[in-house]
Amino acid sequence: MNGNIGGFDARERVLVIGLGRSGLASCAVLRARGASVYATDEKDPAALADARAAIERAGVRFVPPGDLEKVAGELTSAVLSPGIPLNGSLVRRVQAARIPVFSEIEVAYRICKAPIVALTGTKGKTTTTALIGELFRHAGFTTHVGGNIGNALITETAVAEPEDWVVAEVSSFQLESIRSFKPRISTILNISPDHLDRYHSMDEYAEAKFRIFANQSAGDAFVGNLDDPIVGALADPEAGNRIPCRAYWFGRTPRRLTTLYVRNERITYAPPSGDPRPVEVMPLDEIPLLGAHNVANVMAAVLVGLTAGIAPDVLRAGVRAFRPLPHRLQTVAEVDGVIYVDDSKSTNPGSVIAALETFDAPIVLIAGGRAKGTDFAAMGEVVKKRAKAVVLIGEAADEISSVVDPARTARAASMDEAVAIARALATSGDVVLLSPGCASFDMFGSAEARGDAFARAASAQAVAHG
Ligand code: UMA
Repeated sequence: MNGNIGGFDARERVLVIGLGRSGLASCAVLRARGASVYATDEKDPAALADARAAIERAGVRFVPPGDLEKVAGELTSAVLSPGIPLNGSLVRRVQAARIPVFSEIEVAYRICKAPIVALTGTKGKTTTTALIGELFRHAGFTTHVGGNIGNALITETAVAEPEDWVVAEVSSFQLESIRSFKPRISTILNISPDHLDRYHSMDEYAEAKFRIFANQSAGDAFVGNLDDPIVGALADPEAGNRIPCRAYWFGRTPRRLTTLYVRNERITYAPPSGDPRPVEVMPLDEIPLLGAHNVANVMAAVLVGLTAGIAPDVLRAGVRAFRPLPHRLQTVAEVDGVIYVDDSKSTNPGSVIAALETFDAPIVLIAGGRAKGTDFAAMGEVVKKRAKAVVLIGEAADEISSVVDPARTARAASMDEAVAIARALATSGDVVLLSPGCASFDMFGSAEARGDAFARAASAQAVAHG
């Protein structure tokens, strides 16, 4: 076992806070380990009925939020879903009753027998996590992938054997309330503005992400992006050696600290020990993902693989075999020479910038949704340079329209209308790009549902014009 404080087993009476994907998974794993499980959630009782029935069938006791104090005396610990803020009233009341609160990934870590690769960043987390999983599988390891990527980490770590690997995508939300979570290999891809509705400042957001390496020690490894200003600053000796384990850096150009870089259009490895001659890992044109940001994502995954001892040729074959994930710069239709690209998982301004920089063709951008306290100014500058037109949707439409060129901006009330307007503005050779830069919840149940609506509307153009 990785951890040493409590096994979350038959001796424990645990309150699961939140009954979404994370909470439901926690209920199932903790029940299977023999713990007595209680659960609470602030959602409207009617909307919660299905989840409540499912947990009660599994022997979990539902506690309405108003009744928490009545059961507090019975509880030994609480497990927190990532979407629930630590400083919210629910958590404060549980803590006031002197019940220790652990994030789900902390519990996942404590019950895990396998080494963990943990990855965080603002953009590209999910693609890179999936790629790392693929590379470890290619190398012959039984590999369990979970976390922010969608399936709760606890479900994966509960079944992992000591000789397996666990690959975890972890968000700043999940890292906030870790205590001993200690990955064998940690990596940070990049840090740019996001979630500033939950954090007071960029520093606070970055500090939450830096918790990924806080418990690491000699024998562990950190992989970082030297080209990212905030992550790369950790390599500066004046930053005070905050990384408590061996750090390996990748970057676009060879520099003193880069173990992995691009030379002659090839990803190149400078082994940090043994024979120092550089090894060519793969040519850039073999990367099956669009965009310069995906070169960085591939370098991160490859350097994690090299750090784990996987051979360069195995990593090259693994990258070549990888396919893009849905809703991430995914081409969903081509109608009359116009390509429709679904990047619905772009939920912050930095992701929109990366998506716009991916294409050389003229772009009609569909953006907007629910903003997360981020500033759109930098995104607006890139939109002005790269997009021939912008169709704005959702609550943030006004805010975004103030930073883009009004003469090239249209508004739409639905995804169907947005795609119809984009279609009218685009000509053969153009790209219609859905890259919202915002959360989806003002108009859709999820980013996936938003992407699906875009793909349906794009395909309907083919029927209408075919
Ligand atoms: N709830 C409350 N009180 C609150 C907030 C929520 O009771 O103040 C309840 C809700 O009524 C709901 C439940 O908590 O029933 C939802 O919990 P949750 O928001 O933690 O969502 P889950 O469905 O458990 O999904 C979580 C992650 N969600 C968030 O971090 C917001 C998922 O990441 C993750 O895939 C999943 O666990 C499994 O690990 C999603 C996400 O949006 C993809 N992540 C953010 C991002 O990528 O930007 C960080």
